[in-house]
Amino acid sequence: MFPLVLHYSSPAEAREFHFVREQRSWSEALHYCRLKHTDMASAADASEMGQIAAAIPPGYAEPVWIGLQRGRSLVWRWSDPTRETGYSKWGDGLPNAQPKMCAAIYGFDIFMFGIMNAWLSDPCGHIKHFVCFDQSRGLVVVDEKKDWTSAQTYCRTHHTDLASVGSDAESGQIWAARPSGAAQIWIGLFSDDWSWTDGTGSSFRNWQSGQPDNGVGEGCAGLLTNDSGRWADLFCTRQYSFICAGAPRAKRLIVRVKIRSAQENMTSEITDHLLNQLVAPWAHAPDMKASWQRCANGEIFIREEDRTDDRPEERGTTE
Ligand SMILES: [Ca+2]
Repeated sequence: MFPLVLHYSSPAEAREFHFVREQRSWSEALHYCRLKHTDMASAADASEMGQIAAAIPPGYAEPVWIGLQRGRSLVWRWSDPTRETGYSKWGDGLPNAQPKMCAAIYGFDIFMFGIMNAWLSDPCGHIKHFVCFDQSRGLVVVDEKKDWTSAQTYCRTHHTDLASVGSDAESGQIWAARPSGAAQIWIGLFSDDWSWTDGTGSSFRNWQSGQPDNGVGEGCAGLLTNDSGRWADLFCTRQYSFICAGAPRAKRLIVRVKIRSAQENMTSEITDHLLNQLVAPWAHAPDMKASWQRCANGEIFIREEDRTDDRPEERGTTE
């Protein structure tokens, strides 16, 4: 009598990343992602960063916006987002409350107590020995000197990440294992004034060495497709493509229904009953609802829409 197709695919459970090939400023990109998806892309860890990079078409060479912006407050974070720890062992008067500082273990001699260790804050570009964490080997003190970001890249490439230090014992263990001549050893702690637009507190950062360099107006993070997907702080009003997170917002589908009957006396009670039966299967669907309404001229519409977006985007007519 009235072929009617109501089709709806519910949003996937897993996080999705979508590359949007439109040139937008960072704020415009954020607006777009929140309207059409969930938010701009954020990365909880290296694995999600890989998924974001995989969403970019091969060979695309321009920077791509991600959902990270410079905020107002400075926070000390661990490089390894899976090993957050509240422990710290700052030396007297430390750390310096400045961005772009990283933490290192240093030693000092106390009469009668011998060599002690504590942490200091130092500009991340300085060159020092460093300690990695390796999932199978534990702490690995590396007998090479690098700036903090290069040390982070080394640890992520050869081990798991720069080491998170969770106790006096670990701090002492690292200091005791220092290479000869090492005056300070980078650990995986860095000061950071960046935050994700989706509110996740993820400490995962993947800066290119030397970035962020805090250029004037460079308060937005872009993924550098020409440098293994590492990031840089970029001028926010520059126009780049971008990555959104979340499935595309579901569309409202309006289907026009015409009921024909061989019977003469097709009452409104009968049509109501038919249409109620038609929408009944969606009564307990988690992500959508279907309903019908009678128009002023007596025509009847079936309406289907998702629960988060009431903007009609697609209309179909059938009978
Ligand atoms: Ca920069």
